[in-house]
Amino acid sequence: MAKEMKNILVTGAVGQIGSELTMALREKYGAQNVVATGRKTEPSARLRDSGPFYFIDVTKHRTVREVVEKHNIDTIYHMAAILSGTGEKNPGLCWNVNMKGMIIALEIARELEMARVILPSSIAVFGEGCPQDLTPQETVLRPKTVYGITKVAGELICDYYVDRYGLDVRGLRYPGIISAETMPGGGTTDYAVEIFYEAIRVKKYTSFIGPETSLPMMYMPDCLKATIDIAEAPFSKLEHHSDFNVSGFSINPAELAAEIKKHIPEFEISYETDFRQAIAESWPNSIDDSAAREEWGWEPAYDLAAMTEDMLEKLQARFAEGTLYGESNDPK
Ligand code: AKB
Repeated sequence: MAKEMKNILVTGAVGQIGSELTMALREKYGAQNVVATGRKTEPSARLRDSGPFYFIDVTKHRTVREVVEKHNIDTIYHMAAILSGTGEKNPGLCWNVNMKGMIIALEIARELEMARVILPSSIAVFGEGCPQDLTPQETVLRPKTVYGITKVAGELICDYYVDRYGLDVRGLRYPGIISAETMPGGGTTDYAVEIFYEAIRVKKYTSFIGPETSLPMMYMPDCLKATIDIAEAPFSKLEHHSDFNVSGFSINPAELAAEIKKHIPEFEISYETDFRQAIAESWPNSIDDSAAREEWGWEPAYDLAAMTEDMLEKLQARFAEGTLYGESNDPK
């Protein structure tokens, strides 16, 4: 089904995953062959200067198609999305960006007979009625958030495009992603990144998720590996398409704080939960990702201890240079 790869488009390339994914793809396939797009946020100099970059609105068919045609794109990594927290504050925006953006990416791929579309899903597809420990690949999908609803609809429409049009669509149900380059924005799992920045900056952090609420997480190097590995897996080996459970490890805020304290003994955590607590409680504590392991060889490299050590090393180096948050050690 898949044709030879030509050029790649990454939407949402200024976001947490998109920014590092673009750089990893440029490294692998050549910088000029990987086109990055964002909506409004300024890209880092590294992202902007290393290859083609455009500001586009993924909900405008013509604008996306123009970039695709100009650059002879045949693979789209459609990373642009509104996440769970922002989605609950603005459900209409979340529905519009996530659903319209996804359909436009699929339609352009179908119209131009592109090789492949990578469409992210999320642990947000789970909700009421599914087992929360080692949540299976196949289970009830009854999410509580509009973000989760767009992701369930996304998984179903992806399967539809595979069956109906023979389009090669793949994707992962991302857990919370922990990373040191670009801050996440508007998600429920964001606490697991913020905690590191604050541990280094002021040695304390107030978590908006309660101490014992466990969630599946993954460190960015594993996230990049998983995303590129699923994109490159032989289509004939895949029984699933855009709904693979994947996870690195599961943690709650108290466990993460205890691990950070091993490196920064003065670090203190406190708790002030908000509306995101209910979202976190509706999501799995841990994930069964055996289908990903069996169908395309998924295996994470980082556990909690290895991730924490690497995060602190990277962020402490930036803090020493005065660039923890990019231009300074203070949050914007
Ligand atoms: C969020 O918290 O909304 C995202 C996700 C798990 O999809 N990080």
